[in-house]
Amino acid sequence: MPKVTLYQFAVSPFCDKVRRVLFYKNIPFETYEWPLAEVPRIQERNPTGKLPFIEWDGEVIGDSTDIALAIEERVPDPPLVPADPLERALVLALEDWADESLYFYEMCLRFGDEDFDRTFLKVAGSLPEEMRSGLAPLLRENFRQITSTQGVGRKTKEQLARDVDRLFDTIDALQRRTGFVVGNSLTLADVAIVCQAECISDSSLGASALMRRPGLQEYFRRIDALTHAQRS
Ligand SMILES: N[C@@H](CCC(=O)N[C@@H](CS)C(=O)NCC(=O)O)C(=O)O
Repeated sequence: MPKVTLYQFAVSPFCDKVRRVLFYKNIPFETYEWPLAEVPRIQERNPTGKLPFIEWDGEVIGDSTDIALAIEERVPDPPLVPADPLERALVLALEDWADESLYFYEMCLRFGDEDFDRTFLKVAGSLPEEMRSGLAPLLRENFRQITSTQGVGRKTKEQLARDVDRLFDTIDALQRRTGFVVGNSLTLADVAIVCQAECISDSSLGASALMRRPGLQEYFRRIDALTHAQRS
């Protein structure tokens, strides 16, 4: 068995994705929770300065997609990326949609005005009070800037609610035929989508959209059970 360490922020959907891939593949691993105050130092280990990265027998691999594909190559069973070229392409396209579209909704909603304090406590609850009160406005502004530049952060609450309804209906429709978004078994697309969509559901607006969709709740439960979700 390889020695694997996942460097993570527990609340990050990308880190959640890697944990689930490792669990599904039955690969034992350790986690290292990166201290919030030391974010600038991530770059010393991973040139993009982002989490997650893993150490696999000493080799550093960054980016959740690259990590998932590297794991797939090293431990092909059970598969998360289909061999069929069309299914493989669909899985990769949907994974990218989750990472590059759904992610901005979860960031905008979980760290937006309505839910910031609750989410911040999850992220920074263990820090001393004086550090927390210094960090909160910085983090809030950082997320505001990122989502505003990307565009989702400029939308009104009504527009966001419509978008989340449409996105959740899309996921629900994709999974409805077989219980999985591509083919008839779990793929990396399900993992990536559920990691981001469950974070969206952690916001007030997302929770109420999920409450109206029992089929989607059932899909989340099914993927959580298959991937031993350890959400924080
Ligand atoms: N495309 C990357 C995205 C990773 C990412 O955005 N990670 C965030 C945490 S959710 C991060 O490390 N942010 C720290 C920073 O940007 O300084 C992946 O899939 O791993």
